[in-house]
Amino acid sequence: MKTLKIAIQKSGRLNEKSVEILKNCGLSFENYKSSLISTVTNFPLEILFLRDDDIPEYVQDGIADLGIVGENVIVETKAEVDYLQKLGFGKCTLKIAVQATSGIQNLEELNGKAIATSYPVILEKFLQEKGIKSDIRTISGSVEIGPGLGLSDAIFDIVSTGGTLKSNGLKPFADVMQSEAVLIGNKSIADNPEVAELLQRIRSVLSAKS
Ligand code: PRT
Ligand code: ZN
Repeated sequence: MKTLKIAIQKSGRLNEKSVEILKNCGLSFENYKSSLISTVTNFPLEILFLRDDDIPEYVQDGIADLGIVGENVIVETKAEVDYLQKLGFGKCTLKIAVQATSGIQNLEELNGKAIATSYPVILEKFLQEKGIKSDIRTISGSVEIGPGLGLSDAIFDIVSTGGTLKSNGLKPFADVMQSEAVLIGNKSIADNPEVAELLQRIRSVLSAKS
């Protein structure tokens, strides 16, 4: 029997809930903080702890068979993987936001404007669909400070409570994508009986919760 590998976030917003759902499936493993890999003692499974950005490609390339990651990261990396199950946590919306004092009223006004983001692929697709040509500035983090510093006219980022936007003098302007954590699988593991067993256990945990 082949030992499956599942990739989950090592630390960050999805780590705790990812570990929790696997434990609730009856899987027994050490949640090592210092190690990158943990062996499940009562199921043929190994857990890889990775940066979330790397998870879709690891699953696409078959280095991991399964993964738990935000839909936003899957779309952004354009990874070719199977979506097996939405997991109901890590919910957020990717939004364009502008300065609260800006007079920008409609999408057309973003033509020619600079938008800072860590998600250029998702933003570009949205703007293309709307026929808007903006100057997309890709930065790796803290995009919310851009408009205040004069680096960009708008931002495109993940929003959950909206608190970060507000404290940086920004207001939501357009919703682009909803996201939550999903279980993804490599394209070639669809018929694997252990994957089917794990998926069934995950679904019963989810339905017991709702
Ligand atoms: O280290 P690693 O690369 O693994 O983690 P990371 O820092 O890239 O990601 P992390 O842990 O911050 O987020 C992991 C995933 O959680 C994201 O890809 C989303 O799918 C999901 N998620 C859910 C969020 C949020 N909610 C969220 N609020 N990811 C980030 N945020 C940030 C957002 O970027 C912004 O800075 O929180 C801030 C806004 O929050 P509010 O509540 O003030 O609106
Ligand atoms: Zn990341």
